[in-house]
Amino acid sequence: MAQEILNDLSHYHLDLEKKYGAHDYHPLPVVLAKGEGVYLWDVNGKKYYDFLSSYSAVNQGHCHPKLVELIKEQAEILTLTSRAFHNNKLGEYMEYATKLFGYDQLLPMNTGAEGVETSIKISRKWGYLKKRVEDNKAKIIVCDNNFHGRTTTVISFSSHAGSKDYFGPHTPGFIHIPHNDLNALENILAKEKNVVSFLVEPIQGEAGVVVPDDNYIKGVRELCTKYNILMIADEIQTGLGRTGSLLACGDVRPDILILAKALSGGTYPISAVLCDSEIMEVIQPGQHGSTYGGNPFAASIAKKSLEILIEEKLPENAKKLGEIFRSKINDYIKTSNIVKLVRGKGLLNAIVIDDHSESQTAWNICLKLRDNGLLAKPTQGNIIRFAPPLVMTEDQLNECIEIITSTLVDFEK
Ligand code: IF1
Repeated sequence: MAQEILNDLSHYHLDLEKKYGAHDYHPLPVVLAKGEGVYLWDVNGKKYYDFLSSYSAVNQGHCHPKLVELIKEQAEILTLTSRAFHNNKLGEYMEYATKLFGYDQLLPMNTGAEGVETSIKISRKWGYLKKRVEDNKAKIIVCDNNFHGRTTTVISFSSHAGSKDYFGPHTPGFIHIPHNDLNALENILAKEKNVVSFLVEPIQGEAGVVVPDDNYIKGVRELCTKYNILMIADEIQTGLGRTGSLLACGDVRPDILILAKALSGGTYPISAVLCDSEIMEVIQPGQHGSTYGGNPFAASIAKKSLEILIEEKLPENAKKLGEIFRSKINDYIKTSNIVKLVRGKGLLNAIVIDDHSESQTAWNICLKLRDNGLLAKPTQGNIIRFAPPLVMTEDQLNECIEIITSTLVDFEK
């Protein structure tokens, strides 16, 4: 045992982070040093299956060879020009992405939260200019238990006390309704004249992978059209193949689409807001932007990341493997006392542990999964999210299911 601790290089890194870093996270104790496809290695050389995919940013798998090649190439040519000048990569990326998702125009940013902020600004301005909402009265409807990022405005409409408390004064202008509740949406729209948009996650990730009813997103679309407000879909986590289709909204077309995370295959912070020109035109020169947004490095990475999703049919693979995953975990649940249910879509799934949300069981299961060679993280205390890279093969998935179920057996009461 003593020898084991001496040989464990991770303590060195854990201690440095603890001493010199802000304590803004509570990571699972594992220090990673290398990744390839669906695998990660820690500093001691131990190999793991990645079952988080950096919160769905690494849909294309770690260090995808095509991205690595392109990054090396582009890093030697040109990385940042600022938007004070044009660059020779941005236009082709914008053309590719807008045609792929079926919108007129794209606005490039960096993080997901910035994408959300951008959509808030666009929809407010659209409300004032196109809907003639009285100045400073615009309202945006959001869902309870949403997760859209960490900026001051975005946490203003969080339901999570830890994300929000003591960070006020908060940005006004947001109305909460329950997710997956079309009546609640219509009730607000029928009585509130100043609503400009509805911001929604097609599946709520942080809330514990909460999948709404089949007709929900379609119903949202119809109500947004009926009351002339913009439907904003935050597909930062659900989009780009994760839930078994290119977008979790499927055939439903939001007015404003926000993408991030896997838009770079986990290599660089890249986000984008897409909409038609009659909406995007409310943003004129000098009214929005970012130093890094749309740089040639990011633009070439984003285009390649999208191409990989399509070429390698990753949405299709996620759909197929997701069905296998849920069906096998459901088989396990039949005889389990501790796993209540499995839910999700494509390769965005979660199991709910039959315990109260303050219990340590899910955390302890994740520690044991780590020991057994698979990395996952609890959310909301008693829920474990399972979201491997979409490049996983069926054989690899079966091996992972074996690791998960044999680990769970040890926790059965
Ligand atoms: C953290 C969760 C995932 C997102 C949606 C916007 C953003 C996110 C739907 C903001 C970011 C992350 C951030 C990460 C944890 C994580 C997360 F657990 F909180 F819910 F993915 F599941 N919209 N989600 O999921 O994007 O600004 O971070 O690029 O540690 O906060 P960002």
